[in-house]
Amino acid sequence: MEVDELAVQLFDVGAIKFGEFTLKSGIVSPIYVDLRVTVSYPKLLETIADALTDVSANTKYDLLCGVPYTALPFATAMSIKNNTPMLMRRKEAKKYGTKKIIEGSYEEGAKCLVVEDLVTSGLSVLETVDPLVDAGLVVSDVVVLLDRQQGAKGNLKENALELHSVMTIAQLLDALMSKSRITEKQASDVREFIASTQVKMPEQKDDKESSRKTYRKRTDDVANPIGKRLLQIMEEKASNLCVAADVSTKSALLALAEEVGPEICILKTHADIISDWDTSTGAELGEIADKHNFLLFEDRKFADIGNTVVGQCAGGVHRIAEWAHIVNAHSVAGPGIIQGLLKAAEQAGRELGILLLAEMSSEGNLAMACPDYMPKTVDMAKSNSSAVLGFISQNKVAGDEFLYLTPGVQLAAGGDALGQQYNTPHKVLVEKQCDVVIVGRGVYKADDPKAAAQEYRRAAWDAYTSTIQ
Ligand code: 5BU
Repeated sequence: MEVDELAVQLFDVGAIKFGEFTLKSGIVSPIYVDLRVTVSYPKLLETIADALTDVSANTKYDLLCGVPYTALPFATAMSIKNNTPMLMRRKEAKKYGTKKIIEGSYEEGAKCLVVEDLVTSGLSVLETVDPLVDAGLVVSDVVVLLDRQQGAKGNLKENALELHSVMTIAQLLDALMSKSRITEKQASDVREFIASTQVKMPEQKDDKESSRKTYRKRTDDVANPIGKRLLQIMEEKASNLCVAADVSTKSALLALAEEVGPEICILKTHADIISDWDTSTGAELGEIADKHNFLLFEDRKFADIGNTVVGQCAGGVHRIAEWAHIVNAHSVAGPGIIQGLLKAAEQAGRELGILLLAEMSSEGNLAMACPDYMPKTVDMAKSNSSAVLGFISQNKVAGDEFLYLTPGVQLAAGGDALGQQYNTPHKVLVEKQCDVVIVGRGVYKADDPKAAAQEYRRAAWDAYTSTIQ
């Protein structure tokens, strides 16, 4: 079928509408495209599948994968018609069982064609391409029914992806005008709208092209002395790995510190889950930290008023300020919490680096839900940059003057049954441009924690070095 005829059919079933439509962004658009309705017209679906197959005729592929949700029936129809196996990408990893993101059978190195209904910036295509590539598949081509011509082709090209479209918005407008479905004025309004709303993707996602300042150079940018020391240790040891030592006894904690010490730049503790913490545990950890040249980070997540955190950090059973180099705090309490922690460090006669919790890794956390939370946390850090060395975050939420430590890391993306969400070291260090990966169960639950720490260290350091010149 001619592209013109397909355009008319899409218009006639109400998949393309003209008028005034307020988009999610608040922008008023003269065109509205909703291709979901095509599932009610099997013959049209078949026509779309044929058109998508034709336009990707010169592309070699072993498998198909539709971008959820609207393109799933398109990919399914192509798969059945051409007898080409299909994969499905889950929007979220399963919480139980295999935690797979890519469903279906495949072999590493197989070529997968990504199928999409409509592209604007191309971002949702990348959200499907990334996990496919992480799973070992090769993706070089994307086929789409309608290209809105708002930047997707260029944005995908920058990510080494070739976009094949059945029709562009310009072709669609011409077809509908020639078949008297719309007026010249309606077409020109849409052309003007498209020209004025080009979308350039904010982040460069191509590893090779993204470059960052080295850890060494950033020692000058970071104001907090513990932050400077951490950067030096990272360079000296070639390690950007922090192990979360979430074991439950003192002996297990000290043994793990000894075992993984040579591989890490930081050991992260939860002193309050150690059942037999005693007055010498902090000092003994400190000796191991000095021996293997790493820092101690007590993940206490202080959240109270300044006056209370002085006691919580300096006193109690754990006397955190006497042994921890780094602690973290929720910004929800306001900047008094930073002053309280500094006072505790002063009482202990030690330097301290504070991490503010800008973004958490757990599903449904409210820090992520409130749009002002992260920027206001960054402002608080900027006003206290000699005390704050950086953030616990999932993204590089500010500039090079802070460090970004990211929990929720495993070698395979996924999650646990209680809301933890995992990213790979590559995603955290290359795509998100964060600095230190925090790995807990991936290391201490491994059969051989030392070997696991070595593996994570290599993966994280290689990811970092791939982003510097
Ligand atoms: P895991 O076993 O790799 O999931 O452990 C992650 C560690 O990081 C664990 O100690 C958590 O308490 C900690 N964590 C986190 O997972 N997510 C967060 O947002 C913050 C801390 Br803050």
